[in-house]
Amino acid sequence: MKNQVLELLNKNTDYISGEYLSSKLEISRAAIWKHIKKLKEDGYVIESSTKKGYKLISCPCLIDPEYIKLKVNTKFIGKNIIYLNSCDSTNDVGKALENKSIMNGTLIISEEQLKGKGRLGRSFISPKFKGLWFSLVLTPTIEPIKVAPITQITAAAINLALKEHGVNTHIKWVNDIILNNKKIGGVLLDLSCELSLVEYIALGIGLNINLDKQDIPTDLVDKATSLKIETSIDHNRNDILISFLNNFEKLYLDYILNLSSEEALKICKENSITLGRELKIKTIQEEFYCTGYDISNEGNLIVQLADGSFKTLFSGEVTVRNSNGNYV
Ligand code: BT5
Repeated sequence: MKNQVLELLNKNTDYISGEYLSSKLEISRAAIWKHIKKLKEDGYVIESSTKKGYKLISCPCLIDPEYIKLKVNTKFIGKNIIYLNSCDSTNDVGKALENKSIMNGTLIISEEQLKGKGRLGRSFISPKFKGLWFSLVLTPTIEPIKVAPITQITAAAINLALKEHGVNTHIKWVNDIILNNKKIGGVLLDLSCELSLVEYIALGIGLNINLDKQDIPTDLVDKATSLKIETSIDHNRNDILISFLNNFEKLYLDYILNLSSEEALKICKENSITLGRELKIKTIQEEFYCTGYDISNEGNLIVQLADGSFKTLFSGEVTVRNSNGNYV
């Protein structure tokens, strides 16, 4: 019935009354209103006027797996796609897949996540139709100790993809994508391994593409933003995703086959907002101030302390001192 309501709205360029819809479809006006409400939740923009009725303004631009498969220029990344309307977390869907050994490169993408995850149990907001919320299932034949640069490779591929769409982003070690000093995306690498071999990786990526200001929760307004908020235009999520998959496969294969992350690290360093800046670091053990110095070939952050000595960080929370002297 929802589709019949949509069909009638779509046929008319002007308003149609609730009364007309109700008599045409032989259901109550309350039922019409419920279907309209559901269509709005699905991303259709419908104007309602008490006097005139309803008018269809626009249809949602959905993620289109067939278009992605057709356009992507990769050997195996994103060739198999699991497309979901909604899920708790695409990383969890990836982890629950059977036969991961034949799933290498599988893309799991959802229009929304109800329990999107950040690192250390934090949550990642993922509103419907507004962003790219996806995971790649990867089964590289490498030692677990060699996994860390894959986060940098991912950040570099995001940077290149967004550049192809006219947006220059920065990377905040280890996993934040920054636009105009606010976060527009993050990377979450879930690893399952034996002592000396990776079993699989669920590589999660979240990118705020077309979120409007009201989609950002009040506690995040000072630190999160979206491409749309910053550029004032709607961006095509499918095309950005395709650019990412193409760039990611090149950098990833270079690493898996040759153990070379040179190109990715170059991109991360050139676009870093941590190197050369005053930082506050928080690790599980300690909290201290320092200056960002370099990123090692292993993907670790090298910092310089006030006494001139250096320290290598494998993980940690980094905040950067801004021109007001605040760490953000
Ligand atoms: C991350 O963690 O930034 C990793 C985010 C990975 C999300 C993807 S989406 C697809 C896949 N499936 C998942 O369930 N997750 C992955 P972290 O560095 O811990 O940052 C989390 C923090 O960022 C939160 O505590 C908030 O402060 C902030 N935050 C939450 N949602 C955000 C958003 N949409 N944009 C920017 N910042 C956000």
